[in-house]
Amino acid sequence: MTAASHASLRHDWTRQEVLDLFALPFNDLLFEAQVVHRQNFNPNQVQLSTLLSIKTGACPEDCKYCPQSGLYDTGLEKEKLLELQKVVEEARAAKASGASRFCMGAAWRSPRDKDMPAVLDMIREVKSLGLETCMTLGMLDEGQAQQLADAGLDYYNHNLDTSPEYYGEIITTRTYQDRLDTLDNVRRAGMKVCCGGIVGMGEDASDRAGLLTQLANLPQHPESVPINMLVKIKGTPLAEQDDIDPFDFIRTIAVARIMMPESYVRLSAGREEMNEQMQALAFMAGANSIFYCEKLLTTPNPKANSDMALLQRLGITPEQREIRHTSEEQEAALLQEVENQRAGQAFYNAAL
Ligand code: SAM
Ligand code: DTB
Ligand code: SF4
Repeated sequence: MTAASHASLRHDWTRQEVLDLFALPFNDLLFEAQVVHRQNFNPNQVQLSTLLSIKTGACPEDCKYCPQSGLYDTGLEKEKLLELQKVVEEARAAKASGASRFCMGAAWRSPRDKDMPAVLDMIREVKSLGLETCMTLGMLDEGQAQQLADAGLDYYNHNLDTSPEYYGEIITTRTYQDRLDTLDNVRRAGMKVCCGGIVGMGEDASDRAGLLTQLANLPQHPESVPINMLVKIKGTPLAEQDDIDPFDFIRTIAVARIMMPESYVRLSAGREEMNEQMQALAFMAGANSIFYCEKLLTTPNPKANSDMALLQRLGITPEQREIRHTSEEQEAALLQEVENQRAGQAFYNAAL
């Protein structure tokens, strides 16, 4: 298979084709992913999202990986929905430290109608700081998705987590179809989709291929594809799970990049367990987004200064995607874009 054959967006992947990509020699796979990456993105820029848990723990769902499920004793301190002021303070700090998107997560099966006004206020306030907004609140019906979109929510995160076949081993309280229905509601309301999964839960290569096949064969590729490496949590059924081979993790990133060439692929949870070399390989394989915050939802993530130091050592700059309001600022954004394009032309494009 040549790189050129992957250049256009496809939604008709077969599991076998994807397994064939996974089976490529590591260097061939990485080369192909890097070529696709360079055709679509500045390879030396990474988008930074900061995550905040706005409602923590006591979730009724049974996701076997999750520290926030009320069914497992993980010792987590639960918290009610945060006050607006606290969320705004955290968003301000995220912006000051260089994040371009603020992602708010709640440990809900789905939001209750009485929670919606507070959540909508959070979207409006965070957005007014000039940050992109993302939320992950569980399943949404059509009306809820529309309310979030109308308040200005840019992205909704809802993961498929794994392949349809392996899914039942991990979650029994909602179905794969429930998740697809939520994704459909999000799309139809006009929001961007952030959807990915978790690897390292005991699944095999066919399950990883199955997850990526589902994602790429959605009617539209998710704009953002978080690839999480399982964070093993004491008290959850997956606490003693064997580690995934780091190269298989990198392969998953590379295959995601090839299959969804225009999507941001996020090197998501699990970075605390990765050394710098592994993170650099993930960027080489086409990851171009990270969670940039010292806590994910409830578990630790690398410190901001060590992330910045790593990016600097690799010659990677944070992507600036500030929402601008005045015409003067729009002009500045355009100038920046021209500058980026000029810089982009200087990159070696192996596809040419
Ligand atoms: N409750 C909502 C839901 O499940 O849609 C939103 C929050 S939930 C914590 C968001 C995502 O975090 C999950 O879909 C899962 O992919 C990821 N996640 C949760 N626990 C994780 C863990 N221990 N390791 C890696 N990813 C995890
Ligand atoms: C996603 O794919 N990963 C994030 C975000 N979307 C919401 C969550 C990771 C959670 C890791 C475990 C924790 O910190 O609770
Ligand atoms: Fe609840 Fe989401 Fe955790 Fe599942 S992943 S237990 S739905 S918070």
